[in-house]
Amino acid sequence: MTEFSLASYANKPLAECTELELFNALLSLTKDAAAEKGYNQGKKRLYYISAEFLIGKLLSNNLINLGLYDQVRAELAEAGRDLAELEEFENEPSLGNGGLGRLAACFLDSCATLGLPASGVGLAYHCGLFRQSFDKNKQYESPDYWLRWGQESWMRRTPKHYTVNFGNLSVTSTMYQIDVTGYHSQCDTLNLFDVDTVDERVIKNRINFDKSQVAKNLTLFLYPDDSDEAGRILRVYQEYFMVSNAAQLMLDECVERGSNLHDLADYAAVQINDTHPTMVIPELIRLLGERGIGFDEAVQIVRDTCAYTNHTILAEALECWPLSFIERVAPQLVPIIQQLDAFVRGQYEDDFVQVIDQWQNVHMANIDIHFSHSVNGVAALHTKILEDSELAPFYKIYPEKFNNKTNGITFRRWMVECNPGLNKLVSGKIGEGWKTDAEQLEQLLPLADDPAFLAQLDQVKRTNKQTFAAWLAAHQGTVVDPDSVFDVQSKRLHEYKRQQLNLLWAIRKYQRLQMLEADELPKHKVTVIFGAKAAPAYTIAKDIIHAIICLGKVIEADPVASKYLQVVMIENYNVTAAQHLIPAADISEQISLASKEASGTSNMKFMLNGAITLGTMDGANVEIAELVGEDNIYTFGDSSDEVIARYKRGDYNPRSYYEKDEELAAAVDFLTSDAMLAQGDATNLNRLHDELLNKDWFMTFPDFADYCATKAQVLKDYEDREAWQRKALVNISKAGYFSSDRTIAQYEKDIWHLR
Ligand code: CR1
Repeated sequence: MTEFSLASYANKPLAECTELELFNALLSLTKDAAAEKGYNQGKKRLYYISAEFLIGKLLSNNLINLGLYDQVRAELAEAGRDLAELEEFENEPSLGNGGLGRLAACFLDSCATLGLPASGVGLAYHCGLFRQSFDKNKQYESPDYWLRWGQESWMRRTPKHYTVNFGNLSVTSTMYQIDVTGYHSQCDTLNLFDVDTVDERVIKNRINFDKSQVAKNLTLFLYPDDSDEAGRILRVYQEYFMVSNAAQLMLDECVERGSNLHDLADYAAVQINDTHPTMVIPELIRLLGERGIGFDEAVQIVRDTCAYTNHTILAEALECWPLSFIERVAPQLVPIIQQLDAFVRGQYEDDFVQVIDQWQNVHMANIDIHFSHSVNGVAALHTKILEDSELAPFYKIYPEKFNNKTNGITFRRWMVECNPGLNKLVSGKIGEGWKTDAEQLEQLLPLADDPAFLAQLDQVKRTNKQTFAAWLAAHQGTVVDPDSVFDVQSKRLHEYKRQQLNLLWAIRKYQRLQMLEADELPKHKVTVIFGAKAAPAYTIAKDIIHAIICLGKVIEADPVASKYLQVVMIENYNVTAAQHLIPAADISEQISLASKEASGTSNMKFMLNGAITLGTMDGANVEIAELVGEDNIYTFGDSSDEVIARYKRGDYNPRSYYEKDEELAAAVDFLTSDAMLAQGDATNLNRLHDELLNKDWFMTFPDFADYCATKAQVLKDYEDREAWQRKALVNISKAGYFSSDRTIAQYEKDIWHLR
């Protein structure tokens, strides 16, 4: 094994290097070290196709996985330099949005670590997801030029090119590649496709651009605004471009490894991550046809090769494209999709399971379910809801295809890297084995009765809160008190995740503080911290952000209340922010409307880092509750069965709750109070108020009272520091199940069979 020394990658003493020079030296060093480790190889390879890979910054992660972190840090320190300074310098790749994309990144880490030959396949977005900033208490979006700043990139250009034919033009792709380092193991790769003609200069202002020039804008942004037709068609262009490249790459590589294509399923497993890559199915059938394989056999080969993961039961997220869009983007797929439709029609009458509906819309998930061999949900409850209600007609046809794969997270990034204090404390007690065998964390359980250890745990949390406070102050000038309770909700902004419920709680808390006598005031201040981006065209989500920021200002201006309560919104929440925030959290808010959150993965990250969950019995919260027991989690709210029944009845009326509960009414009405209007915009605040009062589609009102009562209990229990840390310890000890190594081992065993 080569001894890697950073000094040998710089052409002057490290002390004299600029940040850019040091960063580039570190890039070269990690590239060489990864190359020396080599790549996972094998006859059969996984192709994980995904619109998002939310990989986060790579410098520290790669150094940790390659086993070079301590050494490089020491070498830098000797030269008076700090690795943290270079982490700040590195740009976070803007290649994803939320849990779906972060899951894909965790999965690649686990595949590499477990020695599975795997390739991620996606798009090399130039600006990816927008950068969020706040102005006049509102969200503004601007392009995230993550590839600029003169940095060398982790992404290397390869000589691989493919032709992708669209209806109106033909483009030549270029494949870029990012090494996926495994923990003390060989590497896998993330393959990202782009077109050389894409031109960032077509961006006009903020994130607006000319949507008609596909060759120039194809890979500019992740999820281009789909509120108009041009935006929706662009999404279809992106999807076809992604899967056509994926299919060509995969067929080439399989032939290289010895496949005669009839036996493709022995050489490749394709995982379709949500519906965005669905067109890989007809595209593979088409390409196999071009290479002389008949339609029926091609369908069978593709079915044996492909598997589909469903990540949501929200109807809006199950894509459905007009056939006319596909006709424009990829006319060559239309006869194939029609044949698949005819095939299904020939066998099943139920309208629900058809590929093309009577309005000539193509149901992407339906293609996935009929023409892949596995359909999985991402948490036990989610899979059950798919089987029993959302996809019940399919489950009746194909019970054998359905299976559950509860999500997971990589502990290398979500503890070793982001929480060095806890990593040291844990490893000091039980050794390092848990990093690749996460269930070993259970060895910590006996320490629940060790007050000295619990005090150390408390100390680690306290330090993390200080570190986070310093980062936040530097990052956006917001000052928070590390002695307060950090009550955190960070995730995409969506009504079903119910940031608005937390907001209503904060309003109620504020109103109560105004009424309390001095001797009744709470002991600990509560800092409610939100991190969330709203989709640019999602009006109500943006109104919720506006209301949160306005409330923060109202409270800040109140000399008494501000001593006991603060509401903070992190600007541009992303993986980097999450790595600072999650280790500092005391309370993990997982308050989605039961039945709506497929799994959630921040719930797992918070748990691993010793935060206590306050949540509904939804998604993976249910499994967390089973693992830690009722003393170590706070649950509230209507069950998924009750919620599903209420939707079915269709008789939910938010006003009836508003009229019965004075405190709820006061909190809702505060949204349009003079105090709020003095900070904010009447249009936004009135709209949110009316939306809640008249629609409240995600049923915050029925859960409000229980949420408030449960949260009061959480805050009361927080006062007993030792008992609280005991709960934290149980959560950490039981988090092993949520390692993505476990999830990936199950995909391998049940679906992929790579080995
Ligand atoms: C779900 O909302 C889940 C992740 C990863 C999200 C979340 O509950 O943890 O997927 N789905 O499985 C999604 O983004 C578009 O759908």
